Amino acid sequence: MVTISNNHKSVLKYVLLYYCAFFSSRFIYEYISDSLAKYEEYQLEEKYSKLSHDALHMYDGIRRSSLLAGLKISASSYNDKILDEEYMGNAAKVNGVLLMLVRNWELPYALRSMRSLEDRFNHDYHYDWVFLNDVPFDDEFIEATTLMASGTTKYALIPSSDWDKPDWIDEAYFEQRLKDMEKQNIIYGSSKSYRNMCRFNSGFFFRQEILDQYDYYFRVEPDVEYFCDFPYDPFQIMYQEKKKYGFVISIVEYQSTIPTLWKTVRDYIEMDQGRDIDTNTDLYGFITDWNDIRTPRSRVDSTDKYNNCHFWTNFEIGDLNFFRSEEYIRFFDYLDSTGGFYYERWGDAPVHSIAATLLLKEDEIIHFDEIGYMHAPYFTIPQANYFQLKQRCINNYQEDSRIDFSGISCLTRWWKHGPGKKFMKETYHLARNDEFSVME
Ligand SMILES: Nc1nc2c(ncn2[C@@H]2O[C@H](COP(=O)(O)OP(=O)(O)OP(=O)(O)O)[C@@H](O)[C@H]2O)c(=O)[nH]1
Ligand SMILES: [Mg+2]
Repeated sequence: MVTISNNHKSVLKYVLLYYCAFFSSRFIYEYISDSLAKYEEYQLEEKYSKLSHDALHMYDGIRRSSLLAGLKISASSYNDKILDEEYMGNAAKVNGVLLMLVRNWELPYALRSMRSLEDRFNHDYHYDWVFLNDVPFDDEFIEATTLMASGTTKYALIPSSDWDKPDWIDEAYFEQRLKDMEKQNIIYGSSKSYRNMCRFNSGFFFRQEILDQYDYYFRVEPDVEYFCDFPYDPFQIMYQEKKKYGFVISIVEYQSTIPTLWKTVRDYIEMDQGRDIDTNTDLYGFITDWNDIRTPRSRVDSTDKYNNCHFWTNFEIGDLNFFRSEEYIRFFDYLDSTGGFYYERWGDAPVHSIAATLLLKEDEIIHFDEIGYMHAPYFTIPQANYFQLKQRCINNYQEDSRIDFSGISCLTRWWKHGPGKKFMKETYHLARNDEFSVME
């Protein structure tokens, strides 16, 4: 049996005590340093979250005060009265109609556009909707669009005489031209129905009997979006400000679709001999001025004096009586008589735009700067952040689809030659004689 002396016992006791003290102090040390590290981390987190909170809310006071202070537009405006209540439906409803040319199969896209325009504008006003088609609308289309509209809906069949290719078009030459344009990969170059549509929209939509009772139309296309609340009733502005044509986007046309359009227009201007048309105007400058910082000549392959600028007619608000006028119909009939709608592929956009700039006065055309609008592939949005917030804009589109300041936009040229934003108008008109130059 092993016996331990008293001496050994006390040594063992001290060794044990030493180990206990060593391990427990290490444990306490680790515990304390761990807690200290956690505390530091916590303090750091507190500090950063306070810093980011401060950064986030640093300008709250200013933001709120700018909202409370009322309108402070960060872009120059055309018209300081534009948000006055008199345009917001307090006055009597104007004789306007929402107009859609559409095919039955486009129903889901038509509904998408309607839903958007109703939510952002028409649910407060209940303007009528008129739908036009070259074949009868089916029941499904009528039922769904009727339920989507807040106003009355009406449907009309376009007579063949207003839609189909006229008999005097040379069939063989027409077929040849379709093939040529297809080979050149021209957009809708080989489409017959697209040509009917463009000619109809240029010269016949306003003659449809169903529109006789209206004074203004607002053209709506399937599959577009209006992504800001309308801050006013645009019909009311058209009426009160005596506007005859309104647009949101202006861009350049593909030259290959209109090779002889400008020559035809020039021939007409010469025949007109100043009766309807005066070319010594700012509006004529808008379509013939090549000297623009935003649309360098290289972006437009036009070979003539027309700079190809046009109002993008998938959105347009117009005075039907302008299109019904003798001046417009004379102009259209002359263009039509050359066959260019079929032998080439003249769009209603350059035709409406050239007519408006030749036949209207400068202040009869309005750029609706406060409307957010998307027709693929481009969109426009009110410039001022104030408007974007106040009009509850939801803009999910890629910034590079924003057309206003892209190389193919004609907006800055409109600012220069149209009725103008205030600051541009003043500076431009001072410098006008030096700056104005058109290509000869
Ligand atoms: N009823 C009818 N409507 C048509 C026809 N072709 C085009 N449209 C309508 O005319 C308008 C213009 O046609 P779109 O196909 O949108 O032409 P676009 O805007 O130049 O080109 P995308 O929208 O890019 O296709 C739209 O409202 C169409 O629904 C047609 O053959 N019959
Ligand atoms: Mg379209």
